[in-house]
This record gives sequence, C-alpha cells and structure tokens, in this order.
Amino acid sequence: MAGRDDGNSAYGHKAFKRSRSHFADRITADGRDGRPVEAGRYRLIVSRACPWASRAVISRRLLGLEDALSMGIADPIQDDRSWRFTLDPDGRDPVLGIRFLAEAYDRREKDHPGGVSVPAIVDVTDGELVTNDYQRITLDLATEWSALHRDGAPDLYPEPLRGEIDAIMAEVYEDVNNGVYRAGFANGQAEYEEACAAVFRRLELLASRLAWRRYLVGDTITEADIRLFTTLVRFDAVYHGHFKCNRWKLTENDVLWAYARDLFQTPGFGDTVDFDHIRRHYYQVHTGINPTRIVPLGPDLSGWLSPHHRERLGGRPFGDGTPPGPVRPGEEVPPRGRP
Ligand SMILES: N[C@@H](CCC(=O)N[C@@H](CS)C(=O)NCC(=O)O)C(=O)O
Repeated sequence: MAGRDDGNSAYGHKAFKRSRSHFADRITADGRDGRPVEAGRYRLIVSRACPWASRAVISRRLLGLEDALSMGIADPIQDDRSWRFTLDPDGRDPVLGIRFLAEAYDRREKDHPGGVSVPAIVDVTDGELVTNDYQRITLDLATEWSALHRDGAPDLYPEPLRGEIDAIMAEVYEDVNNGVYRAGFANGQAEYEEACAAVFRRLELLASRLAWRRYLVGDTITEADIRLFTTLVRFDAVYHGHFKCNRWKLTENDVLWAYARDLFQTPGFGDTVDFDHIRRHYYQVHTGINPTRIVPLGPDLSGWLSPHHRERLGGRPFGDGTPPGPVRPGEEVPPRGRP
C-alpha cells in the first residue's frame, strides 16, 4: 500500500498554501445551485482523521441530521487513488457502491483539478460529487438545512452574532486551523518559525478570551467553537509532535485544556472523535515529514474524560435547545479510537 507524500493537494516545494475547494455548489433550501435540500438525497463522506471533515460530522450530530443526511467514513489511510472505502464490506461504500471517493469526483467532472478531498457531499441519485467546500458545508447545514433539524437543535450560527463569529473564525482559521499545517509542512526554518509562533500567539489570545467565558461567542456553542475544537482535539496527538507545534501541549494550558474537555464531553463532540484514525492518518500518510511511517504510542488520552469545571462560568451549551441523543447505531467510534 503506497503512502501518500502529502495529505493536502497544496503541499509542494513552495510555502504551504491551501487550495480553494474546486466544487463549491451549495445545497440550499431553495435549490438555487440546482440541488435543493432533501431528506435522504445526499451522502456526506468524511474521514474521522480530518479536521475539516470533522466539523461536518459534529454539526450533523448536533443538528440531528443523521436521518436526513447519511454518512460514509473513509479509511484513514489514503492510497495513491486517495480516500477509499476499505472499512466497508467488500471495500465499497454501501450506499454509493463505489470503492474510491474519486469515482464520485470523476462522475461529476473528468480530470478535475485539485485532488480528492473530504468532506465531500455526494448526490445519491446520480452518484456525483456536489461540494467539497469545507468552509461552506457546515454553515449551510446550520442555516439551509433547518427544516430537517431535530427538535431542540441548537442555532450554531445565530444571525445577530454572525459578524463576531465570522471574525473569530477567520483568525482561528489563519493562525490555528491552517496555522498548524503551515508549520507542519513548512519547507524552511523561517517559514516554520513564523507559522508556529502564530499558532501559539493566537492560542494564548484565545485562552485569555476563554478564561472568563465558557464559549467563544455568546453563551452557547456556535460554529466558532466547533472549528476551534477540531484543531484542539488533535493538538497533542498529532500537531505537537508530527507538525512540530511544540511550544507547549494542550494539556499544559489550563484554560484551553478545560475548554477542549468541556466540548469533548458535550454530546456531539467527543463521541465523533477517533484518535486511532487521527494518529494513523497523520503519521502514516505524510511520508514527506515522517518517512518511517511509525505511529507513536502516546499521548495518554485518559485525561479527556476528567472533570473540567467550566459549568462555573455559566453558559448554556444548547441555548433554548437540548443535547443530541445517543450516537446512531453503526456510527459509534470503535473502542480503540476512544480515550
Ligand atoms: N478541500 C480542501 C480542504 C479539505 C482537506 O484538506 N482535506 C484533507 C484531509 S484533512 C484531504 O482530503 N486531503 C486530500 C487531498 O487534498 O488530496 C483542500 O483541498 O485543501
């Protein structure tokens, strides 16, 4: 099985630059891009290893979209045809019937540029990829899919707070979500140092914001928290070692560690996280920075379930709503991926 030299189409010899998603059709309530929101029509394809895909996995759970939008989980290890359904019986996605996610991309556009990435939403009726626009997918799940949300679903992108949420998410994207990749895939010392310094500068600013408030914006969970969480939960497992973001560990920052644990222990967050997929994907796929493909045994994960005491800061995780129910049978994270 061939490892891939990169997890990202944009990794090359120049400074790391993330490519824009090539397929940006939106699935909307009014169907203005040709494909309207419809229960049962689409399939979300993810890797539990991938932070960008994990945003969508969490949103889908929080919003109760499991029945409306089915989910396929790719093997965390891509081969030279990229994401594959080797975790499924006969190596085929049971709904789409394909072995590689690339088949849905090809059906949409032969010789498409920009690689095959997750998250991806595929139209089950014709097997075509609709969108791989990870920045947009979760915002649309929160706003355009509202007719299909469960009773008690939280408002993850409340209208009056969108300006503040967008501003925070832009900083978190630049310095944290993508900052760790810029550090990890840097091709020179100066480029690495700049990215790594930005990661920790931003994390320290976020820690001072979160010292006195339970969530990033308002007093409930929003899209901004989901996006910070998906990087924090990977921090000690892969970004600290593999991406060399090692000024300190998450567990050494009292505020961010408690914030991350609080979210982890909130239904819809930690129950989607597979540390086994995370560790194996990063250390085995990015052979350019880990040529031996050895996967470290640590870190110890047991602390994720320890009390966080963040309730003292107030806040109402789901606002006027309620937490999601149990994970759908068949979508549970296997024991080896859990703390
Ligand atoms: N679609 C974006 C972001 C999503 C993304 O980077 N996903 C990663 C996994 S974490 C992926 O699928 N990489 C495979 C590739 O781009 O070839 C991109 O192309 O950079």
